[in-house]
Amino acid sequence: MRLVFVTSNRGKLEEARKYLSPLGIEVVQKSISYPEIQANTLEEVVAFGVSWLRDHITGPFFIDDSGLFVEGLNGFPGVYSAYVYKTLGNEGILKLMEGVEDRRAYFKSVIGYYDGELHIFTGVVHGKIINEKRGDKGFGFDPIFVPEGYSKTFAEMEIEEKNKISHRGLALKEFAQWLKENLKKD
Ligand code: ITT
Repeated sequence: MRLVFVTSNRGKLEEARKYLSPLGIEVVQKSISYPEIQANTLEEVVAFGVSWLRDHITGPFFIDDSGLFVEGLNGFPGVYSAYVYKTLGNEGILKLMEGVEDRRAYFKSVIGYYDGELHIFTGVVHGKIINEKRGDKGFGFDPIFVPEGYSKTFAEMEIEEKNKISHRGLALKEFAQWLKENLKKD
């Protein structure tokens, strides 16, 4: 089957493709930009994005809204992750973390799939923000995040390895499971 993924983020697209293609699901990218409202949760951002997109796209599609939540910064950048990444980047986060003791952080990914109604799938991975950037794979905040139980950053992992434990990998796992149970193979 083919699934339309509305995103302009190549890193997300590659991760979804790597995860879903062995399951026989071809992911087709659509890069329509959609409004991302200011809200307290990723779920609200996804619900609003889907309700806007469903009037602009024919057929089923999915989106992924994700964020990095740093405990010592009271959950910042959270729902503002895309904006903060564009404006401050990894260097900016490392600077904000200077002198902050609690370096625990988590990534969360919320996938919204629309097929006439909205279905939500989520994934979370806990870890910590290190003191410097490491690795050149992945995207976004990957070089500064080390998941719990590992010593490598996400940016030092191949996509398959990251997908096994990451927020997006876990959300995709739930999504794929749901598709298997709810759709007939075509
Ligand atoms: P869309 O077109 O899919 O919305 P985006 O980049 O704007 O792409 P988001 O609104 O979900 O995506 O913003 C999330 C930001 O958080 C994104 O810009 C990344 O910098 C970061 N991020 C999300 N998932 C990540 C991951 O797996 N690893 C590192 N950084 C991630």
